[in-house]
Amino acid sequence: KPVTPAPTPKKNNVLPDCSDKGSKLVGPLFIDQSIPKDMEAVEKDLSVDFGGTVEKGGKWAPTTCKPKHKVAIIIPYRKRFEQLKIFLRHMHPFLQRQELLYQIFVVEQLKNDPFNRAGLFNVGFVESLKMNKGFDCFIFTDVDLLPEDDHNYYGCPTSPRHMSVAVDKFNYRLPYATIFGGVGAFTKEDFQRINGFSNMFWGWGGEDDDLYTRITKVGFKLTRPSLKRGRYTMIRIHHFQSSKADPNRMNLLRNSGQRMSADGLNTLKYKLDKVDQQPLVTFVKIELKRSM
Ligand code: NGS
Repeated sequence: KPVTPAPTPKKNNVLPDCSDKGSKLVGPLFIDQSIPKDMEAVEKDLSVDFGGTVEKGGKWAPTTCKPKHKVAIIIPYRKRFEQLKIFLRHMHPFLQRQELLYQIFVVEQLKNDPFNRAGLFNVGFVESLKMNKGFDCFIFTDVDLLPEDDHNYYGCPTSPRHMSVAVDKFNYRLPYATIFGGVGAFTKEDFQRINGFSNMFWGWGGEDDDLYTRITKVGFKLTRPSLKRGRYTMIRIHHFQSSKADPNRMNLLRNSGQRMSADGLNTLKYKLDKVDQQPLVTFVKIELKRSM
């Protein structure tokens, strides 16, 4: 009588941990500021294969090692499509070389209210977690900032972390010691601990200074990469200030610390219009509401 062989036990597929100092890192990078014709051209351009293709929604994960961090990249956005194409072409290979599990989210503010960068970051945090509860690290970045060195790690090696310390427009120096503009990283817990960003900054300026106060108020120690690793090129094309400076920002900054527990993630109000998973990025289109 033929003996049916016992089913072979599933191979124990334990991948080694990915490194945050991966062998795939190259250091200083070529910064391509030419404008891709369309998103399809960007897709074609991303020919470098690090062991897995970008999935719908702009997701990627390494296949040969276990990623150290699950990262949501959050971009506040309105009418910057030319810059977005350049950003995505630069960032997908950059993040893949860092062997991170990541997804790129663009949070688009509909309606013509002044731009509320901080509110859009808060929405990105909430909506990305709805899509994947596993995110443990959040990169809040402007669409026009391209990191020049891939040793500037977009995981959360420390939190909170200010990453864009040396931007070309400021001659590769910090314009002032307490600046937190540009690109920042937080673990999920640390971002929740400071109640996220304020929702009250409508228009340009101040929301990052407010965030700095939140960080120091709860006693967090802010870290930064070195001036060598934290270099950025600001995309020069289509560079305009989308909103006038917020006239109320100095008043708000006077009581950032007192306001933080009653202004942030716990008071965020918005209407979700659409989540659009495109091949290289997830668009989250929303209407931000005044929260108070
Ligand atoms: C400060 C703004 C910050 C801003 C920084 C750099 O004055 O929000 O300039 O701006 N603070 C206030 O307005 C209170 S930048 O030159 O990069 O546009 O981040």
